[in-house]
Amino acid sequence: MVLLGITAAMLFFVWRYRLKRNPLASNIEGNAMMEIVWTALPTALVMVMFWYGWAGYQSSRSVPPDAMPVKVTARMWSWMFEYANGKVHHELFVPLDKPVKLILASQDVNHSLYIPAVRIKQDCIPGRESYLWFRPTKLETYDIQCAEFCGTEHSNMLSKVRVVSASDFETWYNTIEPVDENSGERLVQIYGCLSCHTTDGGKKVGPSFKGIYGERQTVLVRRREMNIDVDDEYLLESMREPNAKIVKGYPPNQMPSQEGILSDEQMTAIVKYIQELK
Ligand code: HEC
Ligand SMILES: [Cu+2]
Repeated sequence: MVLLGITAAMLFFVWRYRLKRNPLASNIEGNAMMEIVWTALPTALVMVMFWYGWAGYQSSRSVPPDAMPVKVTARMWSWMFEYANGKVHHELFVPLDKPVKLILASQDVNHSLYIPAVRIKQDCIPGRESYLWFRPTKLETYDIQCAEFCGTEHSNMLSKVRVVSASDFETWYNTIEPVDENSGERLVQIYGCLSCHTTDGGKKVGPSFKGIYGERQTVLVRRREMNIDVDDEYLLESMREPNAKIVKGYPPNQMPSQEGILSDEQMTAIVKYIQELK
């Protein structure tokens, strides 16, 4: 449409001001009125657009004081949500009609928390804190995506926002599952192990947890092959110091160390879970 308009105007002017009508070039003085109009009009238009942009930006940056804070941790390739009372989950539960402030951080590379349905997105940058807020207005479940290309499983870095009623939220929020020897299955979900490992024998970025306990395994220790038995000690070391022994056929420097992230009790529970995955 614009192209047609411009081309038509151009052709019209070529014809209208052709050489035959004005053989001798004449000097045209400026037109103050026109100059004022073509300066003032675009300035006004740009300012209107700026105003809408600024107002939208302001409201997205000013968090209501009663917003519920939730810490969001992004890492390859999963999300973790941590609430004020210590509750952690791999999905974001929020009560209806209450503003939520998401405090974003990354454990490794740049990620970006994106909730398309709510029209909000913000980068998660290692070593820097950023934030976002929104007010859920419908009892719905929305998708969460990562909008920053962050490696192999980037497109599977998914989660959900679950908007629930205030009373359902209270119940959910106040049920803090204890960490005991049976927590392993829940922990590997929440702590993002399943973005690289499976529990059914399938290969992903890392080896499956299924059936490895008690087996012989070939690992590389400073690039030298060694055979070891998979026992408690080896599994604990794999979590604390993943690069000490690299499972043959898998890449080094992929598995993040869980030192300082998982407590000793949590690691023990995961070891027990892997033991039982026959
Ligand atoms: C970003 C991908 C990634 C994540 C997340 C990840 N791992 Fe790994 N993991 C790997 C890779 C790759 C290997 C194999 C190379 C190596 O030994 O370091 C591995 C190896 C292991 C091993 C040794 C397995 C074997 O067959 O000997 C264990 C145990 C393990 N991971 C546990 C975990 C636990 C528990 C978590 C969650 C807290 C986790 N991993 C999260 C990538 C990952
Ligand atoms: Cu990501």
